[in-house]
Amino acid sequence: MTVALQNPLYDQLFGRHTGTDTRFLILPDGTGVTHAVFLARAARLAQALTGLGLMPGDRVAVQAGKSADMLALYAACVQAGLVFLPLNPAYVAAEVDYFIADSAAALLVCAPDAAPRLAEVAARHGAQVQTLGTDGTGTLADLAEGQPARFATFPRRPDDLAAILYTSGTTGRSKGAMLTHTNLLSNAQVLTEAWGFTARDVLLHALPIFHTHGLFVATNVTLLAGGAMIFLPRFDAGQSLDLLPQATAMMGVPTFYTRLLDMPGLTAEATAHVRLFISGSAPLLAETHRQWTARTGHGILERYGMTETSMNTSNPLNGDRRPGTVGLPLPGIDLRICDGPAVVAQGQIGTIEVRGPNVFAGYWGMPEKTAEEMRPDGYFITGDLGMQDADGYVTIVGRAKDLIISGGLNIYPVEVEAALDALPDVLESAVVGLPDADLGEIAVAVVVPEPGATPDADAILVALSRQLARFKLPRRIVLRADLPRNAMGKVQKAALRAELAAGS
Ligand code: MLC
Ligand code: AMP
Repeated sequence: MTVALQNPLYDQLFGRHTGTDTRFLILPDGTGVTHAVFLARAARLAQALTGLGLMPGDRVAVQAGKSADMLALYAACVQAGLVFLPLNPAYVAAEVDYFIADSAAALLVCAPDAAPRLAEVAARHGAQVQTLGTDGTGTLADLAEGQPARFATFPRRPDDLAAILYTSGTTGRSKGAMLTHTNLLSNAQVLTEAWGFTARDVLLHALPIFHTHGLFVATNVTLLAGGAMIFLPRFDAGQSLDLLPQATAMMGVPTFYTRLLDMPGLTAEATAHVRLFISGSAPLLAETHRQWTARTGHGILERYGMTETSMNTSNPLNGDRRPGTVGLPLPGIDLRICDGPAVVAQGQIGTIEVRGPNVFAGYWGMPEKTAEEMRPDGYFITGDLGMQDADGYVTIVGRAKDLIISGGLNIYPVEVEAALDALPDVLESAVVGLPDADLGEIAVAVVVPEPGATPDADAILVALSRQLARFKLPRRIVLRADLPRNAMGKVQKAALRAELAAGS
């Protein structure tokens, strides 16, 4: 008996649409990309990638602008058994250097205008470089052009890697979260069912595609359901408002919702065609939830997830969407609230732990870090603090990890502090998150100068911008003679936050 060779993620998300002329992407200029055209592009890119000598399991780092081609490159990597490794285009060369070195990527695909800067970085670590523009240009696009529109899908096992997404660490180096075919496919299946996505859905997609939310949650669910996406390069509140009458669903970070609420045109009529608004990646204030319902008549469905686990909980499609909560554990996902290794009594606050087919395979090349965050019985320690009520609804009350979430992007204070502390005029520093009406939280740095030094805040920011992506830069720098510390010598960040919030 012959067993058919399979590639679980490709077959389920992409292969199912082979030869289908249904609409998949609607681009900003109104033109459409059918599933068939998209798959042909992916096949050509897969041919180009293997033509470069890439072998199954090789990592393909991609720091490119959002485009249909970049999405096709994701499909191409899955089809060719390569590991897709997307990077935020905001990362500077020093950050990209780390990701290429750590992942030992075989290829870096970058924007054409970034190639002069990044070629050296790639060469240093033995990676090839190709370019891909948002307008169909680039060396990889050229290579793909002449290729056949069919590619023999490379077989993969369910536990083979499909992607690595880097997530910064609370204790230093960024860690590559290894995501398998099963991780991504199981979550896509659970979410498609839970949120009732079908081939009739048109998702307004204004998220970046270098993170779990825009790449996996939004795209994989749409692909599995056979629906379409209005595929926008970035979020612009006015443009999204104009397009909502063509959409049946929108997914966004809370900033999308607060910015839309600032638009006078946001009304029940403007949102009447949409059946579902989903929020995640950062806390949605209960107040935003209520304002949205008052203005539009829709209750936003809030869900909770992370890079390592994809989605863990969701408010119900049919049922009570409770403001301020992230809903119930998704089917097939176990969730418990713990104090150390012990499960707390129902209603008590503790660390959220999750287990299921969604939980990642570990951090790339860091077995000891993986072990630190995994319980022997398979639960992953999220680092989020929460409680679960008698009905099973989970509320996130804070984070055990020192992390700032700004507009849905993560800023790890330890990384910014290390960059600050390395500056010649800086003795030490502390970075904290303060509430912000637009981005939820913003980073503020408290800097203690070296004795006798008088550092200038602007000069500090210029120096930091050589090391860190701009979204990580503190929005404010406060100079102080010392940092408040407890008896153990640990910086008291809660006290600093309170002082800064009070305006001192
Ligand atoms: C941009 N900037 C930010 C920022 N985004 N600063 C802090 N936080 C952010 N999120 C900075 C830029 O560096 C720039 O600085 C200035 O703000 C303006 O940039 P912009 O590009 O014009 O910003 P804008 O388009 O308004 O973007 C804001 C945003 C965007 C909120 C629309 O950041 C966004 O789309 N966020 C979504 C992130 C996301 O997808 N997260 C999901 C993670 S997955 P300067 O100095 O150059 O002026 C995950 C798991 C899960 O968390 O559960 O989903
Ligand atoms: P990331 O590492 O980018 O995947 O970020 C994951 C983190 O985002 C989680 O650990 C949470 O702290 C946070 N997060 C995601 N969704 C929500 C939500 N709905 N409410 C509060 N925090 C969230």
